[in-house]
Amino acid sequence: MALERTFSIIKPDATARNLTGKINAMIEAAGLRIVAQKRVRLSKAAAEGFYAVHSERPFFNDLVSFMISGPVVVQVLEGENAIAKYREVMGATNPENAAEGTIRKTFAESIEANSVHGSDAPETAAQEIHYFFSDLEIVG
Ligand code: RTP
Ligand code: MG
Repeated sequence: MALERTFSIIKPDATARNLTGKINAMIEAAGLRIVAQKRVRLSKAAAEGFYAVHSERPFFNDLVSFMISGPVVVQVLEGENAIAKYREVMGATNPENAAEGTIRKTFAESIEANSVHGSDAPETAAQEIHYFFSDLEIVG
């Protein structure tokens, strides 16, 4: 299978607890390569735009408030089957349902403060990567 890229966010609950390195170690241990990374503070507009697909969901306003409550680390991950592989490494959205050894089982605080985001399909991965990174910033 060809190399694939996915988009990741280390969310404010995780940066607040200084977990970026531990999460990156789990990403790398799974065979994924971090080919772009930056620490940013999302504006409200940027967070609303990123999660526009959820704008009608009851949790949308809380989610946007959470995502702008502290710094995040945005990343591009590269590897074979990277999109599905990272979803596996992350674990289920609700940490109570996440498998042992996953990032969310290990670190997440709640269904909202669940430490990481990962793209769910090739189209959303490409769109999300280019929401934050130019091609020149991605070094495979
Ligand atoms: P993500 O997009 O962040 O990778 O997470 P996901 O696919 O596993 O979950 P999704 O359904 O796309 O939801 C996006 C994020 O919204 C927050 N959420 N809160 N309060 C709630 O019921 C609720 N449900 C979802 C989480 O932060 C989730 O990751
Ligand atoms: Mg999602």
